[in-house]
Amino acid sequence: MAEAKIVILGVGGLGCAALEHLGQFVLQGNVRTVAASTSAAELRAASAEHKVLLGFELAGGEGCGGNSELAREATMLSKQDLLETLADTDLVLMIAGMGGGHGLGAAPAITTMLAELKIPVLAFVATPFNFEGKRRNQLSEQGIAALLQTGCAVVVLPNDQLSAALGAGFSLQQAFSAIHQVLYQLLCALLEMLSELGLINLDFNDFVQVISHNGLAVVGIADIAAEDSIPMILQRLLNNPLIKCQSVHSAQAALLHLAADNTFKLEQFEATGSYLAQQIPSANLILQGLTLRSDSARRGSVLLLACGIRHHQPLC
Ligand SMILES: Nc1nc2c(ncn2[C@@H]2O[C@H](COP(=O)(O)OP(=O)(O)OP(=O)(O)O)[C@@H](O)[C@H]2O)c(=O)[nH]1
Ligand SMILES: [Mg+2]
Repeated sequence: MAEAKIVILGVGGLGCAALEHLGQFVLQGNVRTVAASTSAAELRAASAEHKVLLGFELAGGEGCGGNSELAREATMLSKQDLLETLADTDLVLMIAGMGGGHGLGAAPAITTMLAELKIPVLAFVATPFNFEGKRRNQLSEQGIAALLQTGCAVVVLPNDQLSAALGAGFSLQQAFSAIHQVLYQLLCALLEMLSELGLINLDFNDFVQVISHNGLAVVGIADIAAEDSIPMILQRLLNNPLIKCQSVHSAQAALLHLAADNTFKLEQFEATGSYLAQQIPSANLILQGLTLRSDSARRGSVLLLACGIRHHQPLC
């Protein structure tokens, strides 16, 4: 594939806000941003190249007020617009908040359309804080299950674990941006992997092959510091508290991309692969690639993606 066409699709309030954050960075490559919401105000604030106002005739340009049926119907009314905006895309990275109307109503309706177009989707969803109440947590659970039913890979980012993971003293905005950073870093690492020809090359189709394993997913990106062994880094990435996943060992497939200088040793490469295979014993596919960095001033880095993880309910 010459250059994969990637869309970052923000759905609903959180999705639009995440795009706003990503918009602060310059995205290279063939990446487009698309925002979709019933709320005209959220769309106005979103810094996306394409904006799709969902079902104006039904929602009147307002949010859904937690009504997922309204969000679903509004999405169906805008199907044509969505199809035109998302056609001719090789990969969609979708981000949405669960617990409101869009998470359960709009997001699965959109991934159903994408499945019909055979466009692979890696979805990032944030689950509500506990204090938001049982109802939002139930909607969130149902939304994740509905997304999984449409066949995509789903990374769950639990708002409720933010304070434990980050420690005290972070503003809400800083905490939210920690979540948006996960998406941004993944995108940078993915684009780097796709744009450079590796010594052991991984390409776009490898990435798609791994995310086509339906289930929950874990993604992680880290720099390799001198004092760290790569297995230690992998252990941290597989158990990242910002990503919710109760049984990472059940992953069916994984992709591990290393970028390092030319002193990187064969035994390190082998030890890394063996360690990962031990951690995810049910995996029938582990793709491991290596790109040599000519710029020796830059640290090495690791991109890990594990997919097809079993979903035990309840997750929240
Ligand atoms: N991490 C993060 N979470 C957010 C943000 N905004 C909202 N949330 C969370 O996401 C959940 C869903 O909220 P929204 O995305 O605003 O809901 P919505 O999809 O717009 O749905 P409606 O309001 O019903 O139209 C909330 O319960 C919050 O927990 C944000 O900017 N970052
Ligand atoms: Mg909203």
